[in-house]
Amino acid sequence: MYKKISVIGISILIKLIIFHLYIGMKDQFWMITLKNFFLILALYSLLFLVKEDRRKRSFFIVHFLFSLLLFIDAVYYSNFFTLVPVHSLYQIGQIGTVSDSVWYYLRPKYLLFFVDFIVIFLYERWNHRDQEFQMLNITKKWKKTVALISLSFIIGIMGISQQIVAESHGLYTPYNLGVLSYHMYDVAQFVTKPEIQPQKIEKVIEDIPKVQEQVKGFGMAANRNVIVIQAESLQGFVLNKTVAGQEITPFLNRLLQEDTIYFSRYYEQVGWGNTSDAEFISQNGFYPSSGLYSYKEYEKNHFQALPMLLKEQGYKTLVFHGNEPDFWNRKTIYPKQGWDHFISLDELEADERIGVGLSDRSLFRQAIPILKDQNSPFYSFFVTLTSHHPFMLDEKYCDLKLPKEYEGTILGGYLQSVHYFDQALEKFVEDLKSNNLYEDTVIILYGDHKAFRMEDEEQEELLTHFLGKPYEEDEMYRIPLMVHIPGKPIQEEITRVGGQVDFFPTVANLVGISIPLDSIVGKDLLQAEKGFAVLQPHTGRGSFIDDEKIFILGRDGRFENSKAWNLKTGVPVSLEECREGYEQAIAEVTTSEYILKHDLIPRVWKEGLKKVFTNKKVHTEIQ
Ligand code: GP9
Ligand code: MN
Repeated sequence: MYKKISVIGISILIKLIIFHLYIGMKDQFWMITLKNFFLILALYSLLFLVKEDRRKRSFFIVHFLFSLLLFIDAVYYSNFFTLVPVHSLYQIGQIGTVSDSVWYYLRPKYLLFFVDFIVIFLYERWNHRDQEFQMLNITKKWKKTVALISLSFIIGIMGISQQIVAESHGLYTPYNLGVLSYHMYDVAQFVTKPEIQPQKIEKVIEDIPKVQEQVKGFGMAANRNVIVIQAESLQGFVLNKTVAGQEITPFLNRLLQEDTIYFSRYYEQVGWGNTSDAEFISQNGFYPSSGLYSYKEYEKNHFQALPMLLKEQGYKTLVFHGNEPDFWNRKTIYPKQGWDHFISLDELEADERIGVGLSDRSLFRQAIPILKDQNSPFYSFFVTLTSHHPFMLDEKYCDLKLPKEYEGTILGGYLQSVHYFDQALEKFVEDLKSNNLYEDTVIILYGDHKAFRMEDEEQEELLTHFLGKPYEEDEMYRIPLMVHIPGKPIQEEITRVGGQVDFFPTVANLVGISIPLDSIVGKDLLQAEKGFAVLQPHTGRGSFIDDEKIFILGRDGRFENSKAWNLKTGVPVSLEECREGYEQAIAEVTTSEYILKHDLIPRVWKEGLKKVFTNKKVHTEIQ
């Protein structure tokens, strides 16, 4: 029997080693792996507490669950490059809609995590050696001792995890904790919901622009309808780029030449909520939740979102999205954000479905009569879908002639779907024109988040080859933002670095609404004297991009293990030069999260950040 226990122990250790190698753990590999190994042994030894006749079955259940966890983690990791967080339970209902993406990442090799389970199970079945499990019978006193030792061990490891996370400024990842400790810590966080500690708020306050009135561009798009298009997975590199002599986005490129301000160094800042976080950040001017998708985490909050502001000015507010209305909890949260009318698959005719939902062409086509029907200025928000991962478009929608090397690749599919989006948008703009909706409208467009991960070897290779330069964070997070104001000769490329959090103040300025400068975290990119974009939770709190450099916090959350380089030359930058930006990034994110966790947006709008945070009550809460 003891031989068998050793075999099980060894198979657990091998699985852990393979898993940690698979996720690319390097620093402290053996230390973390062994710590997790002993943690698992401690958990397994609690099986002694189970009655003898049920012990064997319990062992198989536990061992199966452990194998299943590694399997699910491996699949999840291949897309998100972290392990399944416990809060993803909230998203279980969404799996059906994105099943194409799930299938894309399911690889038979991950089934290897079940091999030892199957072997042990079959061996036991054929040999019927139940009595061996019963041999592991120990007296009650020993049971208690084993349980006590195991529990103390588990608590001890959790204590060590707590310390590691504290040293990493709250960042817990599989890289600093290891697979099982990560899950246990994640569950503990989820259950206890610890308080956010805003740090160095004075840095955020100092950073508020001193100018009291917006000058550049103020009201440039006033008295017009506002159409905002949030384009699915639209990255910056596709603009003005060709493939085999064909423009990928000919219409967007044309738009850039005509009455358009183009923010070419604009970065995504989404967290767990992907598309929905892009919406949340842009419309609110605050960062997303670091623990859960923002539309869920803050569903009970009070807001002062951009649609609310425009509504006060007499705009009708409408959202168009060709998916089920409760996806990402939109149906619940939209009214609280000031959206009067949510036109989803509940109202739209599902006459052409591509991938996740209604095709962009159909969405735009069906929107025209609705927009035409509005008898006052409108603020309408389009969330497109066709260019969604895994970018598998039916041939009849693929108009680009791709070179052989990209055919059948994920990049090839992406280029086709972005090209499709570009065509759909062109048609939409034509329809706006022929329905007299164009001249008096401002069209604002941005990408929601990345399509490709540099951590994915295949994608990284494809992109590096396609771009002719290494595909790294600065390109991965870059998305386009463009503001097209028909009839205003304003072609300009703004290279000031900004992020989605800056959308709200920038747009408010353009449409001519003054907002108190210290009411949100974002900055008006037309006035900003220096560029700064905080990268969001998956990069590690403190990562940022400014006008010169990019700083990426170490995967284990440690400053000294970070990397930084000059954006123009690619030459490494000393980490000390990044300390100020790092502290600024942490300050902004923690302040923003504190405000949201305490539902303080209305108060911040009324009293200003400075007053709220120097106010005694909030201050004591912070201590
Ligand atoms: C679903 C759509 C896609 O409604 O917004 O979301 P994503 O998977 O990109 O977060
Ligand atoms: Mn998306």
